[in-house]
Amino acid sequence: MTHSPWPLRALAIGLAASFCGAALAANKAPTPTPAFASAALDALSNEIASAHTLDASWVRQQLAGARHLPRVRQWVLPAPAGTAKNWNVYRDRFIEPRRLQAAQRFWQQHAGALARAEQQYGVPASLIVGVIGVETFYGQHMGQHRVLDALTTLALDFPPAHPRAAARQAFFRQELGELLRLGQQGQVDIQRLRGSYAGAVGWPQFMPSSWAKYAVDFDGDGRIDLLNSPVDAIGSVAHYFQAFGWQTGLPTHWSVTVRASGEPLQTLLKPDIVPTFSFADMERLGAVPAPAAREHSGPLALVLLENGGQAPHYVAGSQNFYVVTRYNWSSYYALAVIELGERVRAIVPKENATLARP
Ligand SMILES: [Ca+2]
Repeated sequence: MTHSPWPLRALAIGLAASFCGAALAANKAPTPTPAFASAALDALSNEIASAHTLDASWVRQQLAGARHLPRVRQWVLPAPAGTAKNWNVYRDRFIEPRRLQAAQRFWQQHAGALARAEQQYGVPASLIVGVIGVETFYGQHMGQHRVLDALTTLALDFPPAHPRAAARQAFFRQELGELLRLGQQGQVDIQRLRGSYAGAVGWPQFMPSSWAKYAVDFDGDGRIDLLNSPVDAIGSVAHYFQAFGWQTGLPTHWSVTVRASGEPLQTLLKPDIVPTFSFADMERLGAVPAPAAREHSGPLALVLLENGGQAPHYVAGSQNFYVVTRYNWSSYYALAVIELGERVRAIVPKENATLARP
Protein backbone atom coordinates (compact mmCIF):
# COMPACT_ATOMS: atom_id res chain seq x y z
CA MET A 1 0.00 0.00 0.00
CA THR A 2 1.18 3.45 -0.87
CA HIS A 3 2.53 5.69 1.80
CA SER A 4 1.67 8.94 0.15
CA PRO A 5 0.46 11.23 2.94
CA TRP A 6 -3.24 10.94 2.30
CA PRO A 7 -3.64 7.42 0.98
CA LEU A 8 -6.68 5.32 0.54
CA ARG A 9 -6.70 2.70 3.21
CA ALA A 10 -6.86 -0.99 2.67
CA LEU A 11 -9.80 -1.88 4.82
CA ALA A 12 -11.65 1.18 5.91
CA ILE A 13 -11.42 3.92 3.33
CA GLY A 14 -13.14 7.01 4.61
CA LEU A 15 -13.42 10.73 4.59
CA ALA A 16 -10.33 11.26 6.68
CA ALA A 17 -8.22 10.17 3.75
CA SER A 18 -9.54 12.96 1.59
CA PHE A 19 -7.08 15.71 2.27
CA CYS A 20 -6.04 16.80 -1.20
CA GLY A 21 -8.01 19.62 -2.79
CA ALA A 22 -9.80 17.43 -5.29
CA ALA A 23 -10.93 15.06 -2.61
CA LEU A 24 -12.35 17.81 -0.44
CA ALA A 25 -14.90 18.39 -3.16
CA ALA A 26 -16.01 14.82 -2.59
CA ASN A 27 -18.40 15.94 0.12
CA LYS A 28 -20.75 17.16 -2.59
CA ALA A 29 -22.78 14.34 -4.10
CA PRO A 30 -22.16 14.19 -7.83
CA THR A 31 -24.87 14.06 -10.45
CA PRO A 32 -25.08 10.43 -11.54
CA THR A 33 -25.05 9.40 -15.16
CA PRO A 34 -26.93 6.22 -16.01
CA ALA A 35 -25.81 2.72 -16.45
CA PHE A 36 -22.93 0.48 -17.30
CA ALA A 37 -22.59 -1.81 -20.29
CA SER A 38 -24.90 -4.76 -19.86
CA ALA A 39 -22.22 -7.30 -20.74
CA ALA A 40 -19.87 -5.82 -18.13
CA LEU A 41 -22.60 -6.06 -15.49
CA ASP A 42 -23.29 -9.68 -16.48
CA ALA A 43 -19.64 -10.63 -16.12
CA LEU A 44 -19.25 -8.79 -12.82
CA SER A 45 -22.42 -10.40 -11.46
CA ASN A 46 -21.12 -13.85 -12.30
CA GLU A 47 -17.75 -13.13 -10.74
CA ILE A 48 -19.30 -11.79 -7.52
CA ALA A 49 -21.88 -14.56 -7.30
CA SER A 50 -19.16 -17.16 -7.56
CA ALA A 51 -16.73 -15.46 -5.16
CA HIS A 52 -19.33 -14.70 -2.49
CA THR A 53 -21.69 -17.66 -2.89
CA LEU A 54 -24.63 -15.56 -4.04
CA ASP A 55 -27.28 -16.14 -6.69
CA ALA A 56 -26.05 -14.63 -9.98
CA SER A 57 -29.45 -13.42 -11.14
CA TRP A 58 -30.09 -11.78 -7.77
CA VAL A 59 -26.71 -10.04 -7.96
CA ARG A 60 -27.45 -8.91 -11.53
CA GLN A 61 -30.77 -7.51 -10.36
CA GLN A 62 -29.06 -5.52 -7.57
CA LEU A 63 -26.42 -4.13 -9.92
CA ALA A 64 -29.00 -3.12 -12.53
CA GLY A 65 -29.80 -0.05 -10.46
CA ALA A 66 -26.18 1.08 -10.10
CA ARG A 67 -25.30 4.48 -11.51
CA HIS A 68 -21.97 5.65 -12.87
CA LEU A 69 -20.32 8.36 -10.76
CA PRO A 70 -17.67 9.93 -13.02
CA ARG A 71 -16.16 12.19 -10.36
CA VAL A 72 -15.43 9.28 -8.04
CA ARG A 73 -12.85 8.18 -10.61
CA GLN A 74 -10.95 11.42 -10.06
CA TRP A 75 -11.16 11.33 -6.29
CA VAL A 76 -9.51 7.93 -5.96
CA LEU A 77 -6.36 9.13 -7.70
CA PRO A 78 -3.39 9.92 -5.42
CA ALA A 79 -2.49 13.55 -4.76
CA PRO A 80 -0.37 14.93 -7.62
CA ALA A 81 3.37 14.42 -7.35
CA GLY A 82 5.00 17.33 -5.57
CA THR A 83 2.03 17.96 -3.26
CA ALA A 84 3.69 19.09 -0.03
CA LYS A 85 3.06 16.92 3.03
CA ASN A 86 2.53 19.03 6.10
CA TRP A 87 1.89 17.48 9.51
CA ASN A 88 1.08 20.79 11.19
CA VAL A 89 -1.60 21.60 8.63
CA TYR A 90 -3.02 18.08 8.79
CA ARG A 91 -3.11 18.05 12.61
CA ASP A 92 -4.77 21.47 12.79
CA ARG A 93 -7.54 20.28 10.53
CA PHE A 94 -8.54 17.60 13.03
CA ILE A 95 -7.41 18.93 16.40
CA GLU A 96 -9.38 22.14 16.65
CA PRO A 97 -11.91 23.55 19.14
CA ARG A 98 -15.12 22.38 17.45
CA ARG A 99 -13.98 18.80 17.07
CA LEU A 100 -12.59 18.76 20.61
CA GLN A 101 -15.94 19.94 21.98
CA ALA A 102 -17.78 17.29 19.99
CA ALA A 103 -15.28 14.72 21.20
CA GLN A 104 -15.84 15.69 24.81
CA ARG A 105 -19.61 15.41 24.41
CA PHE A 106 -19.22 12.04 22.70
CA TRP A 107 -16.97 10.70 25.46
CA GLN A 108 -19.32 11.87 28.21
CA GLN A 109 -22.42 10.57 26.44
CA HIS A 110 -20.87 7.16 25.78
CA ALA A 111 -18.58 6.80 28.77
CA GLY A 112 -20.14 3.48 29.75
CA ALA A 113 -19.77 1.91 26.31
CA LEU A 114 -16.22 3.24 25.98
CA ALA A 115 -15.22 1.76 29.34
CA ARG A 116 -16.83 -1.55 28.37
CA ALA A 117 -14.93 -1.57 25.06
CA GLU A 118 -11.67 -0.91 26.92
CA GLN A 119 -12.33 -3.83 29.22
CA GLN A 120 -13.56 -6.24 26.57
CA TYR A 121 -11.03 -5.50 23.81
CA GLY A 122 -8.15 -3.89 25.71
CA VAL A 123 -8.21 -0.87 23.40
CA PRO A 124 -8.19 2.56 25.09
CA ALA A 125 -11.25 4.79 24.93
CA SER A 126 -9.06 7.66 23.72
CA LEU A 127 -8.12 5.79 20.56
CA ILE A 128 -11.75 4.91 19.81
CA VAL A 129 -12.82 8.52 20.39
CA GLY A 130 -9.95 9.77 18.22
CA VAL A 131 -10.82 7.48 15.31
CA ILE A 132 -14.53 8.27 15.25
CA GLY A 133 -13.74 11.98 15.54
CA VAL A 134 -11.30 12.04 12.65
CA GLU A 135 -13.42 9.74 10.49
CA THR A 136 -16.84 11.38 10.75
CA PHE A 137 -16.78 14.20 13.32
CA TYR A 138 -18.87 11.96 15.58
CA GLY A 139 -21.42 10.91 13.01
CA GLN A 140 -21.81 14.31 11.37
CA HIS A 141 -20.08 13.44 8.08
CA MET A 142 -20.73 9.87 7.08
CA GLY A 143 -20.71 10.49 3.32
CA GLN A 144 -23.46 11.27 0.82
CA HIS A 145 -22.69 8.83 -1.98
CA ARG A 146 -24.77 5.78 -2.68
CA VAL A 147 -22.29 2.99 -1.91
CA LEU A 148 -23.68 0.75 -4.65
CA ASP A 149 -22.96 3.47 -7.24
CA ALA A 150 -19.48 4.27 -5.89
CA LEU A 151 -18.33 0.66 -5.65
CA THR A 152 -19.79 -0.38 -9.02
CA THR A 153 -18.11 2.59 -10.68
CA LEU A 154 -14.76 1.70 -9.12
CA ALA A 155 -15.25 -2.01 -9.82
CA LEU A 156 -16.01 -1.53 -13.51
CA ASP A 157 -14.43 1.78 -14.48
CA PHE A 158 -11.42 2.28 -12.25
CA PRO A 159 -9.10 5.02 -13.63
CA PRO A 160 -6.14 3.35 -15.40
CA ALA A 161 -3.98 6.38 -14.52
CA HIS A 162 -3.75 5.14 -10.92
CA PRO A 163 -0.30 3.68 -10.22
CA ARG A 164 -1.84 0.51 -8.78
CA ALA A 165 -4.98 0.43 -10.88
CA ALA A 166 -5.30 -3.35 -11.24
CA ALA A 167 -4.94 -4.05 -7.53
CA ARG A 168 -7.26 -1.22 -6.53
CA GLN A 169 -9.92 -2.28 -9.03
CA ALA A 170 -9.75 -5.84 -7.69
CA PHE A 171 -10.10 -4.44 -4.18
CA PHE A 172 -13.28 -2.55 -5.10
CA ARG A 173 -14.74 -5.57 -6.90
CA GLN A 174 -14.19 -7.52 -3.70
CA GLU A 175 -15.78 -4.76 -1.60
CA LEU A 176 -18.79 -4.64 -3.91
CA GLY A 177 -19.22 -8.36 -3.36
CA GLU A 178 -18.98 -7.85 0.39
CA LEU A 179 -21.64 -5.12 0.17
CA LEU A 180 -23.97 -7.46 -1.68
CA ARG A 181 -23.42 -10.22 0.82
CA LEU A 182 -24.16 -7.86 3.74
CA GLY A 183 -27.33 -6.87 1.91
CA GLN A 184 -28.30 -10.45 1.23
CA GLN A 185 -27.90 -11.15 4.95
CA GLY A 186 -30.20 -8.22 5.74
CA GLN A 187 -27.48 -6.19 7.48
CA VAL A 188 -27.65 -3.24 5.08
CA ASP A 189 -30.06 -1.89 2.47
CA ILE A 190 -28.01 -2.23 -0.74
CA GLN A 191 -30.10 0.19 -2.75
CA ARG A 192 -30.13 2.93 -0.12
CA LEU A 193 -26.87 2.67 1.80
CA ARG A 194 -24.81 5.88 1.65
CA GLY A 195 -21.16 6.46 2.50
CA SER A 196 -17.89 7.96 1.30
CA TYR A 197 -16.95 8.18 -2.37
CA ALA A 198 -14.91 5.02 -1.86
CA GLY A 199 -17.69 3.06 -0.18
CA ALA A 200 -16.85 3.45 3.53
CA VAL A 201 -19.91 3.65 5.76
CA GLY A 202 -21.23 4.70 9.12
CA TRP A 203 -19.75 6.32 12.22
CA PRO A 204 -16.43 4.43 11.88
CA GLN A 205 -16.30 4.53 8.03
CA PHE A 206 -15.89 0.79 7.66
CA MET A 207 -15.55 -0.71 4.21
CA PRO A 208 -18.06 -3.56 3.64
CA SER A 209 -15.35 -6.20 4.23
CA SER A 210 -14.46 -4.61 7.57
CA TRP A 211 -18.13 -4.52 8.51
CA ALA A 212 -18.36 -8.24 7.70
CA LYS A 213 -15.23 -9.15 9.68
CA TYR A 214 -15.05 -6.74 12.60
CA ALA A 215 -18.39 -5.01 13.22
CA VAL A 216 -20.18 -6.06 16.42
CA ASP A 217 -23.55 -5.50 18.03
CA PHE A 218 -22.29 -3.63 21.06
CA ASP A 219 -25.56 -2.09 22.25
CA GLY A 220 -27.19 -5.50 22.43
CA ASP A 221 -30.26 -4.77 20.32
CA GLY A 222 -29.69 -7.89 18.22
CA ARG A 223 -28.35 -6.21 15.08
CA ILE A 224 -25.20 -4.53 13.90
CA ASP A 225 -25.88 -0.95 12.87
CA LEU A 226 -22.87 1.24 12.18
CA LEU A 227 -25.07 4.00 10.71
CA ASN A 228 -27.39 4.65 13.64
CA SER A 229 -25.70 3.13 16.66
CA PRO A 230 -22.60 4.97 17.93
CA VAL A 231 -22.31 2.24 20.54
CA ASP A 232 -22.04 -0.44 17.86
CA ALA A 233 -19.38 1.77 16.25
CA ILE A 234 -17.44 2.00 19.53
CA GLY A 235 -17.35 -1.78 19.96
CA SER A 236 -16.54 -2.32 16.29
CA VAL A 237 -13.57 0.08 16.26
CA ALA A 238 -12.19 -1.56 19.41
CA HIS A 239 -12.66 -5.02 17.91
CA TYR A 240 -10.90 -3.91 14.73
CA PHE A 241 -7.79 -2.82 16.63
CA GLN A 242 -7.82 -5.92 18.80
CA ALA A 243 -7.96 -8.06 15.65
CA PHE A 244 -4.96 -6.21 14.20
CA GLY A 245 -2.84 -6.96 17.25
CA TRP A 246 -3.29 -4.03 19.66
CA GLN A 247 -1.14 -4.67 22.75
CA THR A 248 -2.94 -3.43 25.86
CA GLY A 249 -0.88 -0.97 27.86
CA LEU A 250 1.80 -0.40 25.22
CA PRO A 251 2.18 3.31 24.32
CA THR A 252 1.82 4.12 20.62
CA HIS A 253 4.93 6.29 20.43
CA TRP A 254 7.52 8.37 22.23
CA SER A 255 9.17 11.65 21.37
CA VAL A 256 12.58 11.24 19.78
CA THR A 257 15.59 13.50 19.28
CA VAL A 258 17.04 12.97 15.82
CA ARG A 259 20.65 13.95 15.25
CA ALA A 260 21.25 11.45 12.49
CA SER A 261 21.83 12.50 8.92
CA GLY A 262 23.06 10.91 5.73
CA GLU A 263 23.29 7.14 5.60
CA PRO A 264 22.35 6.42 9.25
CA LEU A 265 19.19 8.51 8.82
CA GLN A 266 18.35 6.64 5.63
CA THR A 267 18.84 3.36 7.50
CA LEU A 268 16.46 4.53 10.23
CA LEU A 269 13.80 5.69 7.78
CA LYS A 270 13.95 2.74 5.40
CA PRO A 271 11.49 0.47 7.27
CA ASP A 272 9.07 3.45 7.44
CA ILE A 273 6.38 2.70 10.05
CA VAL A 274 7.32 -0.94 10.55
CA PRO A 275 8.89 -1.30 14.03
CA THR A 276 12.38 -2.65 13.38
CA PHE A 277 14.98 -1.15 15.75
CA SER A 278 15.83 -1.72 19.40
CA PHE A 279 16.28 1.32 21.60
CA ALA A 280 20.05 0.73 21.44
CA ASP A 281 19.99 0.47 17.62
CA MET A 282 18.18 3.77 17.36
CA GLU A 283 20.53 5.46 19.77
CA ARG A 284 23.58 4.14 17.88
CA LEU A 285 22.20 5.45 14.58
CA GLY A 286 21.54 8.89 16.05
CA ALA A 287 17.86 8.94 17.01
CA VAL A 288 17.35 8.96 20.79
CA PRO A 289 13.83 8.16 22.01
CA ALA A 290 12.51 9.58 25.29
CA PRO A 291 13.90 7.65 28.28
CA ALA A 292 10.52 6.01 28.98
CA ALA A 293 10.91 4.05 25.75
CA ARG A 294 13.72 2.09 27.41
CA GLU A 295 11.11 0.25 29.46
CA HIS A 296 9.65 -1.13 26.23
CA SER A 297 11.56 -4.15 24.95
CA GLY A 298 9.82 -4.38 21.58
CA PRO A 299 11.03 -2.88 18.30
CA LEU A 300 10.60 0.77 17.34
CA ALA A 301 10.15 2.68 14.10
CA LEU A 302 11.46 6.16 13.34
CA VAL A 303 8.32 7.80 11.93
CA LEU A 304 8.88 10.88 9.77
CA LEU A 305 6.14 13.47 9.33
CA GLU A 306 7.05 16.24 6.92
CA ASN A 307 6.17 19.87 7.55
CA GLY A 308 6.28 21.44 4.12
CA GLY A 309 9.53 23.39 3.90
CA GLN A 310 10.03 23.46 7.68
CA ALA A 311 11.84 20.98 9.91
CA PRO A 312 10.09 17.59 9.95
CA HIS A 313 8.45 16.06 12.99
CA TYR A 314 9.60 12.63 14.20
CA VAL A 315 8.21 10.13 16.67
CA ALA A 316 9.48 6.74 17.80
CA GLY A 317 6.54 4.46 17.00
CA SER A 318 5.81 1.14 18.70
CA GLN A 319 3.90 -1.84 17.36
CA ASN A 320 0.73 -0.10 18.53
CA PHE A 321 1.47 2.92 16.31
CA TYR A 322 1.72 0.47 13.43
CA VAL A 323 -1.62 -1.09 14.47
CA VAL A 324 -3.31 2.34 14.29
CA THR A 325 -2.10 2.66 10.69
CA ARG A 326 -4.00 -0.53 9.82
CA TYR A 327 -7.17 1.58 10.01
CA ASN A 328 -5.82 4.06 7.48
CA TRP A 329 -2.40 3.46 6.03
CA SER A 330 -0.93 6.84 6.90
CA SER A 331 1.29 7.91 9.78
CA TYR A 332 -0.25 11.39 9.57
CA TYR A 333 -3.70 9.87 10.09
CA ALA A 334 -2.47 7.69 12.95
CA LEU A 335 -0.84 10.53 14.85
CA ALA A 336 -3.87 12.81 14.38
CA VAL A 337 -6.17 10.12 15.76
CA ILE A 338 -3.87 9.44 18.71
CA GLU A 339 -3.38 13.12 19.55
CA LEU A 340 -7.09 13.94 19.26
CA GLY A 341 -7.87 11.10 21.68
CA GLU A 342 -5.18 12.21 24.12
CA ARG A 343 -6.33 15.82 24.04
CA VAL A 344 -9.88 14.77 24.81
CA ARG A 345 -8.79 12.42 27.56
CA ALA A 346 -7.12 15.41 29.22
CA ILE A 347 -10.36 17.43 29.31
CA VAL A 348 -13.07 14.86 30.10
CA PRO A 349 -13.96 14.54 33.78
CA LYS A 350 -11.70 12.08 35.53
CA GLU A 351 -14.50 9.69 36.45
CA ASN A 352 -15.02 9.16 32.71
CA ALA A 353 -11.35 8.60 31.96
CA THR A 354 -9.94 6.61 34.84
CA LEU A 355 -9.06 3.47 32.95
CA ALA A 356 -5.53 2.59 31.97
CA ARG A 357 -3.67 4.90 29.65
CA PRO A 358 -2.59 3.36 26.36
CA1 LIG B 1 -26.73 -2.96 17.74
